[in-house]
Amino acid sequence: MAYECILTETDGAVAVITLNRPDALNAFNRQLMDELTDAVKKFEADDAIGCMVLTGSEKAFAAGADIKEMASKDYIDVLSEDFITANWEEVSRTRKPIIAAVGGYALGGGCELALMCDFIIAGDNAKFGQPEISIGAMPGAGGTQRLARFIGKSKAMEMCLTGRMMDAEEAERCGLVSRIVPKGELREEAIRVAKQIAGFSRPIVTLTKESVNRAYETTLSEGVRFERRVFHSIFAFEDQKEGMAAFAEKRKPVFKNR
Ligand code: DAK
Repeated sequence: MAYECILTETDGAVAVITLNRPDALNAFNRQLMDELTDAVKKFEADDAIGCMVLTGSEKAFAAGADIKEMASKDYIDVLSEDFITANWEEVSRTRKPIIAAVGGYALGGGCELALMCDFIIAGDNAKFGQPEISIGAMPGAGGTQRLARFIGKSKAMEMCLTGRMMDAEEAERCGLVSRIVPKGELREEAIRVAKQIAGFSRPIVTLTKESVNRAYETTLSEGVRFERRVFHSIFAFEDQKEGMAAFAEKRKPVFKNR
């Protein structure tokens, strides 16, 4: 598939997907979401890739769903095309880690897409919000659910009911983003972190991601039980032997991803 609304590149074992509809602040039309889905699937299947970065421009990660494309849809349209479910959620299904590098606006579906990633690194100009209420809509790609789990009911409710935007500092304070970097260094820093992750044992990275995600799907005791079983299983990997031997021998481990 040739891409017109996104750019893709690889840097070593890192794939970078850049949302690229500058005239619409990267608003998600159908084509962009189809392309994003295709790119994520492609990098997921590529053994050379160990981690992905999803980013936008300095002004906007994404200003949400394309309001102009959405405006004329009826209930029967969104129901029959399975709007959002059809092509919005590949990012939340990928087993490889995916980092959102958010500069500028991450609004509506843009905020929701960032929340589907494994963690968010924010530029110091980032602004997060769920402004759908002001255009006669509501979050439809997980905003009411993920925000409530990640930052708590009070802030999630306020953001969804008022459309108030949160700046990078507030987002870091309440745990929405892992950290803030100067906007000019955002892309480079996200790639640096992604390279670090891609350099670890791939199967262990996969299992670690799965285990953290389980925290949002189950009770604490079931989650800890899941973690313990997975933890025991990593002793079957050559990479566990190599990692611990390398520590004892004061050298860098060479992981074989097995
Ligand atoms: N859609 C389409 N075009 C957009 C856009 C968007 N979301 N956001 C910006 N643009 C376009 C503007 O129309 C403008 O285009 P031209 O007029 O130049 O042709 C261009 O991008 C630059 O935008 P501005 O001129 O407005 O730039 P400013 O710097 O003045 O303002 C802004 C930036 C981000 C504050 C502003 O553009 C803004 O408020 N944008 C809309 C943000 C928003 O409301 N996002 C939420 C979208 S709704 C569901 C239904 C809906 C949804 C989910 C599920 N179901 C049916 C299940 C919800 C989805 C959403 O995300």
